[in-house]
Amino acid sequence: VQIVERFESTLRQVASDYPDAFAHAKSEHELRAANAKFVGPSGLITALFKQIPSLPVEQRKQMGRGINELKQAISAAFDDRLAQIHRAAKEAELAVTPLDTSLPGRGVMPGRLHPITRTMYDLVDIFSRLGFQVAEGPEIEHHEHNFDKLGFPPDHPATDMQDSFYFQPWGTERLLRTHTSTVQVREMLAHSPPLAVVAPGAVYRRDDDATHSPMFFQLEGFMVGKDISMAHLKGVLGWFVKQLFGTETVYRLRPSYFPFVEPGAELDIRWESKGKSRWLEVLGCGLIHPVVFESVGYDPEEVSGFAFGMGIDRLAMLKYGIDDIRWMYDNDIRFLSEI
Ligand code: FA5
Repeated sequence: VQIVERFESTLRQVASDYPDAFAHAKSEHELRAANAKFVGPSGLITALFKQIPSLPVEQRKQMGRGINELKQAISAAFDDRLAQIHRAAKEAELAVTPLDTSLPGRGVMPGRLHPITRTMYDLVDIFSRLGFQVAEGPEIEHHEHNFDKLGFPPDHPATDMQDSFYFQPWGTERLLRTHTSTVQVREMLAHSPPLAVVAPGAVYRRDDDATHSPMFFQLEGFMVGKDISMAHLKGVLGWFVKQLFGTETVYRLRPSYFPFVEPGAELDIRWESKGKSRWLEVLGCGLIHPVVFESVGYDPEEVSGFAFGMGIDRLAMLKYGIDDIRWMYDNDIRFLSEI
């Protein structure tokens, strides 16, 4: 009798306690702790279940049903309260200002142009101001445009397999152009003089060291018309050098050889760096060779002109103080964001 009374009184106590205990729980954590006191492994309900075998046989069924009903009621109350707590948390989250406009923004890193592209735009801009038009040519070229029409003899070392990238299955008929002088040929074949054109673009050679890249950029320029002379060449290039490097820049034309010009020259500028002063080669140039005019169907007695070709990478290296050309092709953001 005693044991039955104790059992029943515990049952009544749990039944009267749990609604308040759940109502007072303010968070999921508190609710779960309150729930454990009743139905956890060492909870009151669990303890009652364990006592059933010690009850008088005729009471066991009824008492068992009693705890089961209470356990189900607790479980339903727990679910309700948990749903309430979750709803309240969601409402609290929605009630606060969704955007804190007083926080400092996350920095935006704007992209910018690669130093080679920037230099290329600078060069095109300078020559455009003198009235030069801009043209482009294909990077996969015919041997004829790259060499033959420019007066390269068939055995010229630059036509060797070592220096150029040829395309199979065309043998030596097609290659990645080794210079932008191909655009002179294409433009002259397509248009009649007078012409003043600059042509920037990628070119390819079997080179690879600190100052030579297998792919690099050149800017070609040429002017064709009546009585175009070395004086025009010197005037245009002198103006260009001063625009790019400053009005104090000292430069010179030094005789040199290219198959497609006569006379040919290289333009050097006086360069001061790390306390030293030296001549630096900047570009190749000259008066367009009569052989070139003949190969594009111009009469060399009627027209004359000059041409020049410069390495854009080299100019970018000078301008931005870059020692190794490979930096410009590595795509390293640390380098690119410094320049
Ligand atoms: C030429 O390519 C001639 N077509 C230039 C020319 C045009 C002369 C018109 C006369 C009339 P050259 O091989 O020197 O010339 O190359 C020109 C420039 O390209 C060089 O001064 C150098 O700045 C650059 N250059 C050459 N090879 C490389 C390379 N592997 N990597 C980076 N720059 C290079």
